This record gives sequence, C-alpha cells and structure tokens, in this order.
Amino acid sequence: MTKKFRIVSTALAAIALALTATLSGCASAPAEPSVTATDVWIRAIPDLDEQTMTGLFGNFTNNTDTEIKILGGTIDASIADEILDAHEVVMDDAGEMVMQEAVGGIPIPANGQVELKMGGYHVMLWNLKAPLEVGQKVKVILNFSDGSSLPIEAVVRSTETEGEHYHESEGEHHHGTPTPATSMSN
Ligand SMILES: [Cu+2]
Repeated sequence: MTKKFRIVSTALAAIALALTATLSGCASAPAEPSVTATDVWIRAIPDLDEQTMTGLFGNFTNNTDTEIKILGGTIDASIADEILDAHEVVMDDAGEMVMQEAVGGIPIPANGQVELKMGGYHVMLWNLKAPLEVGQKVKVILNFSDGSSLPIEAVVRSTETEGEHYHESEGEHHHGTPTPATSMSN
C-alpha cells in the first residue's frame, strides 16, 4: 500500500509541477494589454487612381494610471507603406483643415479613451498597393509610448457609413465636394 501511495503522490506532484509551470507562465504575462481598441476601421479606397492614402480610426482605451500615446504602427508591405504615422487634423492659418503629424503621438488619458475619427486624430496609411474594398479585413500593429504594441484587425468601411462623423467635422462644407485639404485629412 505504501508503495502504491508513493506512486500516486509522485503523479500528483508531477501534475502540481505542471500546474505551477502553467500558472507562472501566465503570471509573467501582462493580465491585460495597456491599451485596448474597439470599432477599428479603415476608410475604403476602391480606386487608387483617385487616392492612395487612407486613415485608420477607432476607440482606444488606456487601461493604466499613466497617459499613453499612440506612436503609430506597422502594416504588411503588400498593403501599404510598412510604417503607419500618428496624425491629427488642425486648422491652418488660412482656416483650412489640414492634417499633420501628431507630434509625440496621440495621447490617451490615464484610465481614459481617445476616439480616432475623420477630421481628428487618425493613423495614416501611405501608398496603398491595392484598392481597399468595403468589408475587407486588414491586420495592423499599433505601437504605444509605454513600449507595448497591439495587433488589431481593422474592417474597411466606406465614408458613407460614417457620414455623420464626416459631416460634423466638415462643418459648412458638407454639401460641397471635399476640398483637397479635407480629402488630405484621411
Ligand atoms: Cu493623415
């Protein structure tokens, strides 16, 4: 009986060891990414003759007690230029809305959120290699100022489905053709 018990206890010890290994494996990984994202989408570009750049939008949540900035990201080089830039839209001296690099990154307040939207903050995709069709899913990796990064699958949408946002940010121009500056904004 003693011998039998010993075998059983050895087996249990092995299981316990395996469990310990599994648990410590989990413990060493962050419980939750410092930044999480929802509703991430990219504006469709069905015709590269019209435009070869577009923007990525969505809601980003900072799960930490410290401000974190979205620095930019990367994308597969078969889709666009590999490096994605953090951008913002501002009014220039002439009163035109223009986009520019968000210097230092796009801030997400501690324990807060930022919405990347048309006419505001966005992540820029340059030199698309192929048209981006509505419904297509695109993988990107975004990089943050705390050194973390987040792989995201963004869905390609048309601006029509985001019409309200677009018009809001365009103000009085919403019935006209977008000015070059406005179309630059994404
Ligand atoms: Cu831009």
